[in-house]
Amino acid sequence: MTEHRFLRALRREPVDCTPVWIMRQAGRYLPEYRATRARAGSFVNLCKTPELACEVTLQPIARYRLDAAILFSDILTIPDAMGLGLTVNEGEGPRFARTVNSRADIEALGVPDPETDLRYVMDAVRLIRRELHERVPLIGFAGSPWTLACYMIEGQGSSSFARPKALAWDDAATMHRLLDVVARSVARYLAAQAAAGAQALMLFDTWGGLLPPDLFREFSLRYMTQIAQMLQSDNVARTLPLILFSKGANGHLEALADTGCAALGLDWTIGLAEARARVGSRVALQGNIDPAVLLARPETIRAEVGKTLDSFGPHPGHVFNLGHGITPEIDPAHLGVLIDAVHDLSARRT
Ligand code: 1CP
Repeated sequence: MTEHRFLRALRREPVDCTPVWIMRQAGRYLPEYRATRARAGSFVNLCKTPELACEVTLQPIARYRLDAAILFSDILTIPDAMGLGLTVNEGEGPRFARTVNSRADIEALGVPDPETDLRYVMDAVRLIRRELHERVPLIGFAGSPWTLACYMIEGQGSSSFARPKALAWDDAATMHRLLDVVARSVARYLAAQAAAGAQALMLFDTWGGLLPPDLFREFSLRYMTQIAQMLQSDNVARTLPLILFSKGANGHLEALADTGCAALGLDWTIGLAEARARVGSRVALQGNIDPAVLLARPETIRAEVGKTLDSFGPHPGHVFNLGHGITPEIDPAHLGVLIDAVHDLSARRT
């Protein structure tokens, strides 16, 4: 079988048209997702039941001509497996029963064994690969150590994550200790997803961009680099492309491209032409249309897709995506317009 255009684009090889997938493509904007979530009883039950996680992973693949599936799970499975107790209530977002407050709390944390403590994720990966029948490749993922540490310390979402930042300034050694155990957990988890059948891996550094530049390098970039290196020493994971998405961290694109990753995910606050001028062709780029474009009229969506494709230009190495996750209020028909426009307009250009 020749490799799918999504994997070819990540390797910066020529493609027939630009591949596209959407962050949060299985999610609340889809009525079929809301129905399965209701049957599961809760978001956490949905993640922890491989048959249901498989079902929602495949829902957007059945509806649209997407070029990749992403494992339905969450970045917070690792802290949950470390004993923090995750719940996600409707409309409230994720919350941990226990937070990490002291050196003693951090020293008590162990690296979860993916095949026992996170068995439900590995079973979901195996089941999804079987049910996909090679239709499109499957992306496995995890949160970056900094982003996971933010939730572990704060215990829930936040617009500033001031508590984890304060710990980084006040007691860098303790913060490093936390990031080290989380980084080892993430690397092991991603390697296990690769062994279970994931075909590309992505690290979500959603809150890296909250850090000032020196702290970004010390507390976020350093641990993502460590993970990229740990994956390079794993026989299966080393063969998979790794995508790094550091939201709000456009000041660090060159350094991110030097981590050994295959591709950088970009938010919508930088043009693809500028990003490409800065990192050259040493990595592929994934992104980066503003998710709010999906609220606009179909003709506008199509025009904006055209502009994004033009901004990248006629080079290999582009995977189309939004600059962040699709939001719950989007009309599913509008997403169809975007996906078809990506294929249609990019095929005409080659
Ligand atoms: O009510 C619901 O059904 C829960 C909403 C929801 C969904 C659909 C949550 C809770 N997580 C998810 C799935 C999810 N999360 C995926 C699935 C695969 C996909 O289709 O893309 C992925 C990749 C994630 C990753 C994730 N979870 C991130 C990183 C990506 C990003 O969006 O920046 C983060 C920060 C989380 C934490 C989280 N989990 C859920 C929510 C609402 C949040 C954000 C909380 C906050 O506001 O801080």
